[in-house]
Amino acid sequence: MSFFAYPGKESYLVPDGCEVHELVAPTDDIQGTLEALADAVDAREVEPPVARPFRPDKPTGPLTADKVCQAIGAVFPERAIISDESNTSGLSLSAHTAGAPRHDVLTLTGGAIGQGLPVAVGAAVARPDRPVFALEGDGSAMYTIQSLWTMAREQLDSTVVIFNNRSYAILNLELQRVGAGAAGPKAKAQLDLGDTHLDFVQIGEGFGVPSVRVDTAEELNEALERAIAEPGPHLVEVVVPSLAI
Ligand SMILES: Cc1ncc(C[n+]2csc(CCOP(=O)(O)OP(=O)(O)O)c2C)c(N)n1
Ligand SMILES: [Mg+2]
Repeated sequence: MSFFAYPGKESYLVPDGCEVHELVAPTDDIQGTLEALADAVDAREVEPPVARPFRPDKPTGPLTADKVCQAIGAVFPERAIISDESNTSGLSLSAHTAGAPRHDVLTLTGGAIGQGLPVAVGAAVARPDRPVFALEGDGSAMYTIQSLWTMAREQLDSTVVIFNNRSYAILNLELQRVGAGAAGPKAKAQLDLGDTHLDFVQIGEGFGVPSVRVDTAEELNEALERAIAEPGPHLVEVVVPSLAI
């Protein structure tokens, strides 16, 4: 099932007339089954395609969400763990990290909100030997912002990047998808976080996390490199235009 429902649209993922065969149940022998499948289709010797190693250049100039993803792809260290709840701002993250050194991404599964920061805390507690990055939308961050305090208290080696687009931007897309094309100003105002400004630098500092706001790509590159070089938690607030109006 998909968890979103749109008027007049089916919310299940298997098309009509498509029969589903279960290859192996989660509790069965998954590895053995895949090996048997590889034998059956004579795929044992096939070399899997591997992405060619490459890093994007560091971005320059005024910031966009895409450039933030580019900067992260340019600098994050090998064996990093990325907890991604950047929502609309992170759409190009995988394009910029496809050829990056080996790392793990803990993705948003959807259906809830605020998982990114606590998941980063869990990753950093579990693997103190690996640098952790939390990529967070401003709206999502506010659901579990107290994770910053745990990062400070436990001195977790975590770099939190807040994409402050001053919006629940993705819900504007959802408004369009449900067909509410002529959403009025009251509805739109519910998704706008700009009028009462959230200052993530003050919030981060208040929880004991060294925090900085950046407006240009050059400042961002420098802030990320400093956060990576210094142990303990850091917060970088990036002010970016919203992808959805
Ligand atoms: C408990 C809960 N409340 C509300 C929502 C609806 N919701 C989904 S995404 C979202 C906003 C995300 O905003 P932000 O993190 O700033 O990312 P952006 O959309 O701006 O990229 C909200 C409120 C939800 N999924 N779960
Ligand atoms: Mg947002």
